[in-house]
Amino acid sequence: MTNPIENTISDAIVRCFAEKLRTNLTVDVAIVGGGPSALVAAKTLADAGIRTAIFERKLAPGGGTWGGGMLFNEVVVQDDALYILDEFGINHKPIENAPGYHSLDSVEMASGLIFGALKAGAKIFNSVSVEDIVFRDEKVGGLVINWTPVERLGMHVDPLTVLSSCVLDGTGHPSEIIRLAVEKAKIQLDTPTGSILGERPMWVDKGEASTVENTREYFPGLFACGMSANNVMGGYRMGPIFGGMLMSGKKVAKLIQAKFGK
Ligand code: 48H
Repeated sequence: MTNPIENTISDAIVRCFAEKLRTNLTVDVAIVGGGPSALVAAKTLADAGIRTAIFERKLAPGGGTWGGGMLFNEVVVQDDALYILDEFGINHKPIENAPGYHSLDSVEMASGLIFGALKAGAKIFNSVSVEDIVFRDEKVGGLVINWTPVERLGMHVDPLTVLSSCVLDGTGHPSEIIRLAVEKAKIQLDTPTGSILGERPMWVDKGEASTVENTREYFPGLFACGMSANNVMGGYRMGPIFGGMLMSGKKVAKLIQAKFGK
């Protein structure tokens, strides 16, 4: 007897999702947050053959990309980062009165980055919140995950774990994972105070430069990119210009690739 279609659909979804999650319970790089810097890192790592999974709290990955500036759905990118948009096939156009700067549709950017990361072979688990880290033998060894609705409703449900050689904090302004590691694992970060310095106010060109400079490994196996890196090292914010985020994703991927010899 053939299965009724109702059952076939449910069976396929449960089996395929279980297989996807099961085969990603151990990965090379576990990325927390699916913002622009993390999506660029994920594509670059996956292109290099490094097993990479993103865990994103929201239903839609893309982080702060979708809303452009104050919900006007356009963003700006500078010359240096255009090659990254081109790698993803995302359109852009020069801004007439601002040589070196380009504008683009923020919805195309968000969707293009997500599509590019997935097509390269990175996996994205959405509606999953990272609530803790695995910390064994004084090393960051992975993530502790739970469904976002469980987190939001405050349900008392125990989490699952994902093991990884590297953890990348791409959680944006709050640096959630590095904060957790400092507070719960009592680690000393590779910063002047050993702790998080905190984001500074807006200074666009400084913030763009410092986002890339501050992108690095802060504790063995624990990296930060994007606004998270800037928050850890006390960099300036920059508003809706995204070249620094894209270049930060590239930089962190190259640093991690070097660890894997790839
Ligand atoms: C799972 C989590 C968790 C968690 C957070 O903020 P993002 O867009 O990331 P970046 O750093 O790549 O980009 C920053 C950019 O969007 C921005 O905010 C800019 C340029 N601001 C300038 C300014 O002046 O304000 O995305 C972070 C993602 C979000 O989607 C979160 O939902 C997710 O991380 N996230 N996911 N578990 N614990 N914490």
